[in-house]
Amino acid sequence: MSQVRIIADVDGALVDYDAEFLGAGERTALLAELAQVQDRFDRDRVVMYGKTIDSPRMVCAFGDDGLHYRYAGVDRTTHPWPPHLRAARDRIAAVCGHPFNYALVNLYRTGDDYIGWHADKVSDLVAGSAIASLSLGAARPFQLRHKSSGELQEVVLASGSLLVMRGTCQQFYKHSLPRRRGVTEPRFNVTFRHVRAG
Ligand SMILES: O=C(O)CCC(=O)C(=O)O
Ligand SMILES: [Mn+2]
Repeated sequence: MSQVRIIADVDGALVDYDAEFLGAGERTALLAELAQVQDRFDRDRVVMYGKTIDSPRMVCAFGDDGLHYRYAGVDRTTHPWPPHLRAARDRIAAVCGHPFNYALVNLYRTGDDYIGWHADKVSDLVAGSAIASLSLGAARPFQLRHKSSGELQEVVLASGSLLVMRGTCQQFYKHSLPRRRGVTEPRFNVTFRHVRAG
């Protein structure tokens, strides 16, 4: 494992990055599996600053039965785990030391799709659990910005890479995946989360 610490306990925030988490075989299988269920993806209708807008990316959620994770006015129903996604989840759970029961998948069809600055909602997550972000397809820069100091970090998320956000990361940092003109290949991003039951 080639793990690099991107944020080392700044105000209790920890971010680790492993560029080669998935082997070539796992990467190909998971990418093919996600491409196969691509018709289940749609845009989020996100409520932002009192307005409803369509997300500039396609979204789909997988997870255990009966789970709800609401963000920005969106309450997505979950699809059952496809086998390769479940296998990846189990391997990531072993690395993070706790289970994951929910995966939010974003599809950035080209470099025109993006996600703006935000912090992930953690109030529905099990306290102290990590958010683990697995990337497949086109390499895209991911940015983290400290909310008060403005300190900016950028890491290009490679296909098959794993980025783990822990500690107070969502409290003290925002993150984004900016537009990247000229990127014509799609990218899937899976964020595994441990949502509280009930
Ligand atoms: O696509 C990414 O790398 C980030 C996705 C993200 O931040 C999210 O879904 O909350
Ligand atoms: Mn996020």
